[in-house]
Amino acid sequence: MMASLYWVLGALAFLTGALARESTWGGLYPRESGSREVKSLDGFWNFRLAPLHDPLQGFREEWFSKPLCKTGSVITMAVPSSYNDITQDKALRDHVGWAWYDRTFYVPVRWQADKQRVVLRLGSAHYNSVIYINGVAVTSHEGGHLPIMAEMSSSLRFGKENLITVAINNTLTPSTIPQGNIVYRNDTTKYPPGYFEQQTDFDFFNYAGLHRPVYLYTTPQTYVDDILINTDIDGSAGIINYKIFAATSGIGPQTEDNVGCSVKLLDNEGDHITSAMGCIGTIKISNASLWWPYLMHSNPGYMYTLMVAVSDASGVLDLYPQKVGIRTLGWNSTTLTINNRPLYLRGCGRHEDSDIRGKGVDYPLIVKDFSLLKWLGANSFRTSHYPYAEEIMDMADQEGIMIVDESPAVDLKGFGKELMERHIAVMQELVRRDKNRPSVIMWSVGNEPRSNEPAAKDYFSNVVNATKAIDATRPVTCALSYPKNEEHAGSSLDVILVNRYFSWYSDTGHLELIYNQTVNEFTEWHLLHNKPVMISEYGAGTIAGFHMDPAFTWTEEYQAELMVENFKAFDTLRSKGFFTGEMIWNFADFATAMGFTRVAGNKKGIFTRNRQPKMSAHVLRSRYLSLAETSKKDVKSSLCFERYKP
Ligand code: GCB
Repeated sequence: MMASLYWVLGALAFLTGALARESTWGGLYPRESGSREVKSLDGFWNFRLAPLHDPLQGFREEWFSKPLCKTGSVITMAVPSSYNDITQDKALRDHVGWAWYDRTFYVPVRWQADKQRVVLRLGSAHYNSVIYINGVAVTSHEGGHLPIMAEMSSSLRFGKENLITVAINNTLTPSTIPQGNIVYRNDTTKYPPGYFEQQTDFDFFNYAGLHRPVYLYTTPQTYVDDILINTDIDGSAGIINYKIFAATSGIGPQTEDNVGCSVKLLDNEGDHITSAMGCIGTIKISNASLWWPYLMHSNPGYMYTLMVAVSDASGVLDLYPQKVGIRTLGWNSTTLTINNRPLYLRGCGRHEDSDIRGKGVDYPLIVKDFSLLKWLGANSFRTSHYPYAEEIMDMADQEGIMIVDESPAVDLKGFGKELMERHIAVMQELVRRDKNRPSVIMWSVGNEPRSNEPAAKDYFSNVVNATKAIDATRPVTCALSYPKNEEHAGSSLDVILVNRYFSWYSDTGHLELIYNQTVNEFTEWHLLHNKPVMISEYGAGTIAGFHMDPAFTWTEEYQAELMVENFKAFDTLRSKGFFTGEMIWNFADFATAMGFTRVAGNKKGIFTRNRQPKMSAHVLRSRYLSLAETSKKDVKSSLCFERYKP
């Protein structure tokens, strides 16, 4: 009889508990400096699935103890990439359970001679993972979209071949985030023995694998462990408040009694501007170049570099280059501001999704997507429905694209204590990863929770408060879907985000109803909560190349006309003073599980999956560019805003 997959997941703790410390902090992104080296482990790895009906075979037979090719057959797998769409094998595409990766690598002897600390860092691994170096578990991690880190100097063979093995399990259960269910079909007249299905409430394909770059990097034994940046403006001056956390391998956090800190501020051409001493400090720059969103300023996304150094009596030990965008956010009951100017978000919901690589980081795709966002005149997107790769976030910082940074808590239900603790831990990991990014203007604790459940009230109040406790500088939101008088999460939020599909999921075909329904409902949300409100999803499924006039569902005409009706409502709502943004669903068509409500994927993209525009992309571009023009003229600096004061 096949072991229950819930038990299999539970076994993870047993298998790794004694062996590996769980990784909870992904560390600063691996960057080279005068004291640090970075080595990529991306490329071709060996790969094997655990048998569907004997998921623990790899642990029992210790596949991690020698190269995978010695314990069975392997295929070549690309890293980073999802594994699902890489081959012609349906079993690989639809696999549920453990998958195994390995590869060999060398580390130079000089790293040992120089007494370097060596850290392994995976950008993410979906969903549960255990990581072994030379047959020894060095860390484990729960959660698919945030980094995993392990110090592993003592596990390495310097100057010799080393083996890294990663076991990954994509099973989603009621206690994972996001949640899922394993449903067993026991009717033997219809199903073979042990038959089960992975079910999820969300529609995007549950891609799995090593989705993001894998790096080894070095630091000295005493190193910069973390950096906290908060910025403000004072007239034309920019203020950078910084805090440096130093640590020593095997000892832990260091104080200024033992370790000194200093910083050098460089402009975006690398020229020195000023320096400061101390692990906590403030730098004031007269006539600062501020971080502005795209199309709000002629030089958007301006970033300084703060070269952070920790030192002891012998001199500088470690250097880390930290990018800094100077900007200040504000929000009150009607308005969001950046650098004291009102903001209107023109954006979209998105997915990390493309053919072949699934959710794998792909540099050409990232550049293409930002090129399309800028072509559209968009100034923002939501990382629906999970934290995106740091490489994407870097581009957003640099291009001046604002981010609503969302946790993987999509379609959450059954708001118990265990789930809440996991959710808070995920928010802490997310905030810790993205806290210094100027592009991140809001945290989203989730998407479309079943917030009609009464338990949602305390649950969301706790998750939101825990998020604010670690970052009070940004508003916290959640994309809601339940009717406003039946749901319990909205009262905890700073900004109300609502997903609405008038004339698609309700009153299908009746485009003429959109205007009134949208104006009425969003006005009522504002009146109920006295908060700024925005629409975080609206849209229509559209097959590129389908045309009918008069417009008919699934045609390009229908999508375009639905958008135009929404725009009329958004303009009315904007004139009322509390409507702070619009985000179409979706930037591009994306993969879903098979089903009869999706046509080979979700087709609500304004671009096709291979990033070609539908008619709707041109319609949206014309609106966003004209909104950008209006907002340039729309400077109201006399408003009084609740602002974070460091
Ligand atoms: C939603 C969800 C999104 C779906 C979308 C749809 O409300 O937030 O994840 O893809 O609807 O197309 O049904």
